[in-house]
Amino acid sequence: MSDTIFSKIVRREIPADIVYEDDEVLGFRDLNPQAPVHVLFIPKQSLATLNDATPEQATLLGNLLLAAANYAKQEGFAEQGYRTVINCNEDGGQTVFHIHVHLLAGRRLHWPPG
Ligand code: IU
Repeated sequence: MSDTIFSKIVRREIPADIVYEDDEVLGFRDLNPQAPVHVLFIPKQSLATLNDATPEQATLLGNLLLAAANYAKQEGFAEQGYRTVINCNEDGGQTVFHIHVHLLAGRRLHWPPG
């Protein structure tokens, strides 16, 4: 069970610009945005990486993506487009070991990513 800065955000021990919340998911603005919209969706329960996810957590993983998609629709940029990303471990560029879905939007995103 990892306890990272994101768990502290869930427990409101440190501040974050929270834009979405339900029973199991929290969404907040990335402190170092890589696009005009850059929101992180995390499970409230700690899960370090995608590698650690179990079949019992399949619904939770889906709900992270649905939270991102619903936020994009609510904010009005879903039709224009956006990107969701989960980085995993060192080569994937993961730096915070509490799983999170990046939602990036508001500019034309490049492909492939670096
Ligand atoms: P990564 O996929 O683990 O590399 O993403 C971590 C993200 O968390 C990264 O975009 C950071 O800017 C962001 N972040 C944050 O928003 N607030 C924090 O206190 C810390 C990291 I530490």
